Amino acid sequence: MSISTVALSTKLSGASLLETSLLPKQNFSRSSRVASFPAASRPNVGVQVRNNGVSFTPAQSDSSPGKLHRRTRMSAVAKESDASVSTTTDSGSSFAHVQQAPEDPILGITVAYNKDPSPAKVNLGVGAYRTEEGKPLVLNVVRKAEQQIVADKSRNKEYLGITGIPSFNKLSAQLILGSDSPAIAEKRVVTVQGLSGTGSLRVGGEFLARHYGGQKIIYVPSPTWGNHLKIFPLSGVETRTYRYFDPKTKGLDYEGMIEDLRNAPNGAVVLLHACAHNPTGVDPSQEQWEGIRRVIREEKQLLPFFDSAYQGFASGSLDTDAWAVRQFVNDGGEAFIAQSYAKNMGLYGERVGALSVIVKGAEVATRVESQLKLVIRPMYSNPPTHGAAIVSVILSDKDLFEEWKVELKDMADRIISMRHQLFDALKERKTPGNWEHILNQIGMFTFTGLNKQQVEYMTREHHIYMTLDGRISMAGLSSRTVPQLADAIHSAVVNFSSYMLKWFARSSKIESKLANTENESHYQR
Ligand code: PLA
Repeated sequence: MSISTVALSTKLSGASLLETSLLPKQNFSRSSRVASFPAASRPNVGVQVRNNGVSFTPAQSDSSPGKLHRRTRMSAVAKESDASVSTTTDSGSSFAHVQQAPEDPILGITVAYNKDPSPAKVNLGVGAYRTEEGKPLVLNVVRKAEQQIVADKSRNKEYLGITGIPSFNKLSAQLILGSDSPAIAEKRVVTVQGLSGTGSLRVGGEFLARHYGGQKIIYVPSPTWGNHLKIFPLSGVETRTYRYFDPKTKGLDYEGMIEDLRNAPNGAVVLLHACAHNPTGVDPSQEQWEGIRRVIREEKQLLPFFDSAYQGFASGSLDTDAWAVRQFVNDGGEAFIAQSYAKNMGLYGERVGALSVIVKGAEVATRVESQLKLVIRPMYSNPPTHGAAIVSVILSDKDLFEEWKVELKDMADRIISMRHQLFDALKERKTPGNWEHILNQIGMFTFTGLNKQQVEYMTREHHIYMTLDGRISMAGLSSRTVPQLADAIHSAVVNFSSYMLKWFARSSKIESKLANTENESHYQR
């Protein structure tokens, strides 16, 4: 299997989003795109994927990692651009060379949605929970905790320490690892408050780039949440993919995953979605998790880095959704965990999360914490107070904690009921194809299998907004919007059925290659 460096710039999906009717068209000039390299002083930064000869295009990329990559490969072009910087243009601005960037492949969907004047529009792009009425939800427990915080005059707005609120950190580690975790008792866990899941992943990436004694290469699943493909290269950790999703079965490519992990160099890092894999909604079974753990811990020495953005959303149970993480930590090995409270506590905009680093000894843990502070301090100095205070209040109050679990289960159950309603609606319409995966997939998203052409059609004709890889946020659906979505899917499938047939014919010939393509490619030829 070959490892090949990929020029992310050759086909930016962000740019392809712009090419659609969703967003205004922009002009991109290849030569001037490489003009600025804010992080290029870092050596060895690049994006690499194993691609088995199939060209790889992350569905969710902007130009940043590509820029870094081109810095190493296209210095001639860079020089050309540098020259244009010194002469500037007739506008006289030193920034006249700055190119219009594409919208983010996920958050840009909301931008396009907001511009659509249609009253029928539905936003199923970003993974944000909505009520049956289609409204954002602030949990009752969050309101209660906020009232307590506001009423407590002993609280102030002073800076937090660099690592955040100590009780928040302790409670977060207990939430993901279990309050009886041996690693916590042995003081082998360092937890720092982070800027939600994204910030926690980034601090983890930066720490690995500076201090990891193993291979500074991280393997992420194919496909994965698109931001992983930016966070780690920009942190200075080379990023490669392992096979994960099998488009033929719409399930886990377990054999492919195991083979790729076996072929990874010893000491590499492996990013694992703790539960409710985004975007596929496909999680390993407990037996498969054990097989993965054995390869990571026993056959090889790999470092697991868990991204836990949906604890409680997959099954409705906090403990069940932490099961895989706990298997890896309870075996005594080292691990990284990034946690987010965006979805499970509905604290999206509060940006509250945590990074836990589990190491082999208490003294190492102390030193790791001291270095994490040096990563955080020049980045954002110290984290914000309010969101973490809310989480601390809820996690430390038995009644509020119980109430939270009920509200969390209600959200998870509503998402599951949307799966059933959508499946039934497609069955009712006799929509061609097998839609069982809508029921079988887990968490916030359904990875529908709809291709880019069909998604664009659904947006244009039915005002359904979703990511171009065919992912829909089930949490954004309601009983009212299910029929509209089912109509849209039905007509997209019927209108593009000859296209689909051709695709299936082709896909059976090249299925082994497809197993290694990234988010959009297999659905978007
Ligand atoms: N990790 C995964 C796997 C995610 O899906 C997300 C969010 C995050 C981390 C980061 O979330 P946070 O920083 O807000 O805590 N993914 C969303 C939103 C829900 C996004 O793209 O930012 C999504 O729609 O995929």
